[in-house]
Amino acid sequence: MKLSTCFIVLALILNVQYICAFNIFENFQNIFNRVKPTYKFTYFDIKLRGEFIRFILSFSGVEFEDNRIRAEDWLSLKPNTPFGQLPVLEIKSGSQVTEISQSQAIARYLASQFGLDGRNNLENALIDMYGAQMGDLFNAFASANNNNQTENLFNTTWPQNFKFFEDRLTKNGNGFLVGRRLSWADIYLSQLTDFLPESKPEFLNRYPLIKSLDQRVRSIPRIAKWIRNRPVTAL
Ligand SMILES: N[C@@H](CCC(=O)N[C@@H](CS)C(=O)NCC(=O)O)C(=O)O
Repeated sequence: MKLSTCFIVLALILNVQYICAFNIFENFQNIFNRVKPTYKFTYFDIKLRGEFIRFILSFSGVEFEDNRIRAEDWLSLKPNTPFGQLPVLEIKSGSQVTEISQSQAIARYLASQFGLDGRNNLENALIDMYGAQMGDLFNAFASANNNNQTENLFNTTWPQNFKFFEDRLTKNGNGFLVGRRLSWADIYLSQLTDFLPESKPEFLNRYPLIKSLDQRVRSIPRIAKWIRNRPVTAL
């Protein structure tokens, strides 16, 4: 082999080794960073579509930044969000930053990270089913609230849906909506009761299983702590 060929082969070997070493280093970095991702949760200074996610984050025990956007700052931030809406969860893992929009997608991701998901595909489908139904109920609340028509809503749509959920809790028979453990659907249902008007303190008495679930969720120490310390907001 000519000397020049030897040099080329040596250079190639060294280059491959350098690349391998770099990859190994990066993989190690990723492994360590994956252990501790950081979370920044961005929403307005209200409960609405953000609060059940704050409940989930509190339940998990991870530190998270509760980033509350003032109305006057929103228009400049809006174009930088995935869909021009909040909430958005930012997950930083080493050099990788991922933003998730859509409240239920955020909930599902966090649930899978922190054991609030189903044990199998079927349970996850049921949890998603409840999430979607509660999302619809929530949308009805948001639009009724915008039109000052919540009175009607709390006399019709909400009682009808709470009866659905009560019946499903009866059917599952163990205090949870799905399977045999707490899921993000249970937390979502509990947090929804934040929106019941003060004028209807008896509302939950008609749904004893939901009332009991709500009390259990709110007395989980980390969620109870969150509720004690959270900012007081009108909505
Ligand atoms: N389906 C979305 C709805 C998000 C949504 O409607 N966000 C509202 C606040 S609750 C918003 O960002 N409004 C401001 C805007 O659209 O400019 C979700 O569940 O995250």
